[in-house]
Amino acid sequence: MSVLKDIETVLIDYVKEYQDINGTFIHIYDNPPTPLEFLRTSVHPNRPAIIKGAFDHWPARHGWTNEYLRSKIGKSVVTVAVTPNGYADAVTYDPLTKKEYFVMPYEQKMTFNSFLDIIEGRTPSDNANYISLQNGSLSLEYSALEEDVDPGIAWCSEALGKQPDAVNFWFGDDKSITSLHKDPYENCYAVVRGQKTFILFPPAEHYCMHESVYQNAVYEPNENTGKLEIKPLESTTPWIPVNPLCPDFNRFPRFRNAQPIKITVNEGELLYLPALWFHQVMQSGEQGVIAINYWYDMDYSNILFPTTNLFRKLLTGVIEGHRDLLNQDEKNNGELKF
Ligand SMILES: O=C(O)CCC(=O)C(=O)O
Repeated sequence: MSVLKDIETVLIDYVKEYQDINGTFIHIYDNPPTPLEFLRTSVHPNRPAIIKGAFDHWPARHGWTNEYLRSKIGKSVVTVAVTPNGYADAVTYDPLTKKEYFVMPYEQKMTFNSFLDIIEGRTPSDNANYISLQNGSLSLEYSALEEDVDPGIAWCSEALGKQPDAVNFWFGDDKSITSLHKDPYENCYAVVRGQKTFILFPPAEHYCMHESVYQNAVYEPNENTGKLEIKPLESTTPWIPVNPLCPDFNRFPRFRNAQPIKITVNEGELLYLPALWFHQVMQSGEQGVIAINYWYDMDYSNILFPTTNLFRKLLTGVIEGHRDLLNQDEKNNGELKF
């Protein structure tokens, strides 16, 4: 017991040391950086940055009005993440089974025109509707729009020595919130329309996140009422249960040690979100918020990835008692869920 206490004290010291050195500083580039400047200032220290003027040359920057999008892809069938509370892929309490699950959204196929009708308020909906498919959604479902953006962020591709693994198209409104999580990607996130607010925490604050393992579930419409209900599945996912918008410090006392960095990314700005940073994302904007993001595979050869797995095994595996995590090899798991 006292060894565990000692380990917790040492982990808090580690968090504080990182915070003392780095604070909540975010670099702002007034113009796109050179690859070398970007590597030195942002990638190497693994610190977020805002880059202005990074995609002023894209036709999408001013051209993606709802009218234009209707004319280009209005009749295409797209995948929309539908949830009753705006939180897709989030730890959610189910009053029916009195249990918390990692709940994934109901993935509804509809025409892009039908989606826009909901976002514009022409079709009423009790639910939050979010185009957030990921894993290369731009080429998968929006290929007609690819010519309006660049295939990569040139100075980032040059700095990292690779092309993006996936380019994703995001379209939602202020009802939809992406819950706190991390990804094994260097992320260039371009806000094309509206505003996105990111609440960020560095990988060094893993201790504060109270990550645990949850049974998976998915929202499904009830056959009679059409209302979305939680349907439990067999599998499990490690996830973060804390909502930084209203943290429950009684349940999650370690979160008191976290130092949130809140950044609003305005229309026309690009956020560099370094690999393995925890992030929760909110959005606001008239007639919907649109973003394109570029996921570049992270560098697995430096200390960051194994360190994150050490934290997961130590905190979630040993301290939280999910000992099955101790035998997992994250990199070779095939389906990585962070
Ligand atoms: O925009 C969002 O809602 C989420 C973005 C995100 O999680 C990501 O780019 O990794």
